[in-house]
This record gives sequence, C-alpha cells and structure tokens, in this order.
Amino acid sequence: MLNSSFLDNRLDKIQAKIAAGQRLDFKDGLILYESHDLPGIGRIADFVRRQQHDNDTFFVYNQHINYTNLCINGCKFCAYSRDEKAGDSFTLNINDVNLKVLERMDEPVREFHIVGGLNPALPFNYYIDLIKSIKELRPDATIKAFTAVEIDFIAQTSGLALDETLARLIKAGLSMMPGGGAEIMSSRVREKLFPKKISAQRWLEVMAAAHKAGITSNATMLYGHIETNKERVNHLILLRELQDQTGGFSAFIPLAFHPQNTQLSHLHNTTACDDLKNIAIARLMLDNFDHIKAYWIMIGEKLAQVALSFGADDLDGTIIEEKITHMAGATSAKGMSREEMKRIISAAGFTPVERDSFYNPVTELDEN
Ligand code: V47
Ligand code: SF4
Repeated sequence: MLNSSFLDNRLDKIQAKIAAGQRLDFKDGLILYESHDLPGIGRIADFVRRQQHDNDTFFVYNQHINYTNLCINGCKFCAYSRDEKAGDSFTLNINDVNLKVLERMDEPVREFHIVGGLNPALPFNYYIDLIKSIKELRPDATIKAFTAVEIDFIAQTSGLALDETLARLIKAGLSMMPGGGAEIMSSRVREKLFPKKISAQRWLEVMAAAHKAGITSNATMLYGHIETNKERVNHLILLRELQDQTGGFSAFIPLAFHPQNTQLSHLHNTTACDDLKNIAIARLMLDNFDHIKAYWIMIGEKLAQVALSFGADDLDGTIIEEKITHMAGATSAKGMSREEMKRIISAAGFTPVERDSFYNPVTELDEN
C-alpha cells in the first residue's frame, strides 16, 4: 500500500481518493498536470497499474499498412498527408496491399493496423476489398482498421448511413478500430490546427456506433502542441464518459506531438517529463480503461521502458513499418523484433505477455 508522503502535498488527497476507489475529478486532473512531483504521480499510477495487471506487460505482433497518404483534411500537425499535386503522394491498390502481406507470411502477424488519409477517389468497395483480401491471406489475424475520421469519411463518400457503413465493413472482416483522429477534443484547438477534421462530438458518435455494432476500439490524445492542461483533462473526461456508456474502448494511447516537417515545425518536441505524466495521468483519470499504451514509436524505446513504471501496461507492437510519426521526425526504429520487445520488458522488471488484439495471451506454440 502507498503510505509515504509526497513532495507535492496536493498528491496526498489524490492518493487517498485512489486508495478509497474514488473517481478523480476535473480539479484532480488539473493538479496532476500542474504538479512537478513526477515520481509521486508515477508512484500512484504504478499502484493502480499493478492492481489491474500485476507485473504483466503486453505487446502484439502486428504490421502497419498505410493505404494512402492523399488527404483532403490538411491538419497542420500532420507530416504524413499529401494533396494530389504532390509528387510523392501514393495510394496502394489491392495488389500492392497483398504484396505487403505476402512479404511477411513467414512471421506470426496477429494484427493488421490499417489507416490512411481521406482520398475522395476511393470507392466504398476499395475498403471492403482491402479488408477481404487481407482476411483471405491471413484468416487468423485481426483487422484493426480505419479511425473514426476515416469511417465518417467512408460513410459520407459512399452515401451510406454510419451504422450501415460499419455493418458492411464488419461483415467484410473488420474487428477493431484504432484510436487515432481524436487529437484534442477542443473546438478552440480544432479551429486553429485541424478545422476540416470531424468534430469531437462526431468522433465520439462514430466510436459509440462502432461499440454498439459490437466492435471494440482504442482512443488517443495528441498532446504537446498548443493545447492547455484544462483541454487535456477535459479530453480524458469525455473519453471516460463515453466508456461509462459503452465499455467499448480497449486501450488509451497518449500521442506525443512530433513537429518536424509539419506546419508547426516551430514548436518543440515533447519532454520526457510530459510524456511520462501523460501516461500516468491517463492511468489515474481513465479508471474505466483496462489498458494504457506506451507507444514506443513516439516516445522511443528507452522512455517507453520507463513508462511501464508510470502506469503503462502495453508497449503496442512490433509494427514492422511505421510512417506517420517517422515522417514527422521520430528517431525510434521503424519496427522491433519479438525478442527485443521481450528483452526491454524483462529488463524493466516486468513479465512480457504476447497478446492478440483482444488481450488474450498467446504463446509461440499457437503459431501454426
Ligand atoms: O491519427 C498525426 C497522430 C495518429 C502526428 O489504436 C501525430 O492501437 C504525433 O492513432 N505527431 C496515428 N502524432 C497513430 C495512432 C495510433 C498509434 C498506435 C496505436 C494505435 C491504436 C493508434 O497519430 C493520427 C494522429 O492523431 N499524428 N501526426 C504528429 N506529427
Ligand atoms: Fe489527413 Fe489524418 Fe493527416 Fe489529418 S492527421 S491530414 S486527417 S492523414
């Protein structure tokens, strides 16, 4: 049990609430963000993390596929997207996607993480064929595809209702949705940085519809640009409220803003303290989320290892080929082997648990 006092004595009350199983409120969230007692915040988050997962740290053998970088939204924080005039825009056809899958057939890929820009030239059947063709090649792998932003766009361009869009994608083999596109749920920031993107309310509506249709999803928050601490806490509370209603969120992933090659390149990279705080505070505020991911691609392998003692219980995955963060200047590797993943988890004092998309443990013997 936690019993020593904190450098920042405001944490005493927060610790007492956690120990009593009480939910933290907006004010508590703000105190946590404003506090410089990082070890204190980490200690409380680690207490909660161990209550939920003991020593286990999860990872998945996954492969990222980005099907297009053409995008009509032009978010200012994005280094990945291109307009149709750009010389280096791309859209994979189904054959290109199949080749990417076939290249890795000798590896135990259990999850495909598939996201892309908003390309108006793609018909509804493109998305169906994309899912079906991967499912045909790898029937046992989970298709985690299309952010809420993409789902809304697919519905709009195909003229189908949201529920019908989801139903058809699910019938084709969609089993889960990634958590991207939430950014910061603030109309102030949206107007300044991503005015064309769907509103926070629509993002939540799409997620609620997906959960109602029977699939789970993740949730994210993009931090480290122009958002305030109040906006961060508000974002976490909005996610928590939807989770109270649907229970459909699986993991929360704080995303550290990378400014290079974006229209916000004058901003600084996030600091290690802010990265760890965002993980720890998510663990404490999101009391109804099972999993908090330290996305090693964004915060680096070394800090992700430390984050395991600050509330994170999942390192995401092996990934193989990451584009979105690397185009914005990430210096982490583009993929990690299963052995390396296990090594860094064990070296941090945790037990590596390879999982499937739904957090069922898998063993290497399950591979065939
Ligand atoms: O949707 C875009 C963000 C997201 C930048 O659900 C940026 O399991 C930082 O959502 N700096 C993609 N972030 C990543 C993502 C994700 C990653 C890992 C696992 C899961 C999951 C989801 O990255 C985008 C956007 O919100 N993003 N540009 C940037 N310059
Ligand atoms: Fe398009 Fe997504 Fe990039 Fe925004 S973040 S410009 S929606 S690819």
